Amino acid sequence: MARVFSGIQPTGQVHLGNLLGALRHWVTDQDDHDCLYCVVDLHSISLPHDPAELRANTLEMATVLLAVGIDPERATLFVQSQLGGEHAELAWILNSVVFMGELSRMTQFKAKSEGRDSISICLFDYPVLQAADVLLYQGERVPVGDDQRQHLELMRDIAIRFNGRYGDTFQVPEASIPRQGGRIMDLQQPDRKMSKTDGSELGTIWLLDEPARLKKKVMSAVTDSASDVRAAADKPGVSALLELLSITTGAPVARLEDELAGQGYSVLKKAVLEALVEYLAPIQARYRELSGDRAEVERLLRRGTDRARELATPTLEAARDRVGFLPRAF
Ligand code: AQP
Repeated sequence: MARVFSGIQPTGQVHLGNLLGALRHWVTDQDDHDCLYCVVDLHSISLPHDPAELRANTLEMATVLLAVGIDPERATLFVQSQLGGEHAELAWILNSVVFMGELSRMTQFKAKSEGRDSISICLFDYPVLQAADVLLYQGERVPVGDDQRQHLELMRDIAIRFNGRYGDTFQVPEASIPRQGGRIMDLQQPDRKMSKTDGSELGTIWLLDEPARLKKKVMSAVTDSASDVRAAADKPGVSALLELLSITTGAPVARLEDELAGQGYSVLKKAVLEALVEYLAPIQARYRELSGDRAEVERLLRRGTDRARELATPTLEAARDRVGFLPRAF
């Protein structure tokens, strides 16, 4: 089975973009891939943060992943910092084949550093740690949202460059970006992606939003001054709502356009609301069950850490050897 690796930061809550762009594919990939899913807390110190909040959010994120449908019997679920430093060590080694210019060109770095007085080296180096995350496990396929496309291209370049310089060491991974749902938009600013840290309050749908909150957000979604329910480049708000409806009901956009023709935006919004409430209800119910059993979540994570460590060790040792480090003295 091909190896899948993907990660999510325990920064804040999970939103609908994370779910539809990445997590729902993590769940289906479990059927026919060897999957590793990681709560990437090392990445979450790249911006100013509260340590107590990070600790709490890390377990919370693992609980949400289980609620969404990550099955520890079929996938390896773990927290990045729980290994013994393998991710950070490989990132350091990979840093030797990455150039400042490449990292300076990353659009996510530019966007996240904009307007800040001081920018941490962690934020600059984020894509190298991300490359280490995947390469450490010989990941072949990386299910992510469209915002990660540039990082995945760099990751491939890093693997190819290291292999070329030191001999074949890493699998060169491929991004798996969904055609539909790869970029879920903010409901209030439909020209911007939904985001954990940079979105509007009413435009961001959180996984655990209750129906009343969902109603407020969906019914106030920005559309346009016309009334035809149609996906088009000049109708970003309506297109985004149709996309949500299509993903959550499984109906193609063209069919929804036919069904909703002439009915106006309020009917479209009500349909989206109904579909979202139904789509999120089982996840929210499972989350409520799991959040009462923190010990079980911790037990599952420990099991995942053991397997991840087993898989990571040979690759890290190979990379150390290739760059000329002495074998570890046991
Ligand atoms: N709007 C989105 N639509 C589709 N996919 C998305 N992802 C993020 N936003 C959208 C995908 O979710 C996965 C996990 O994200 P992450 O936490 O690791 O990375 P991120 O890019 O920092 O996530 P956010 O939620 O967008 O936070 P901000 O905006 O604060 O950075 C990734 O696969 C990502 O592509």
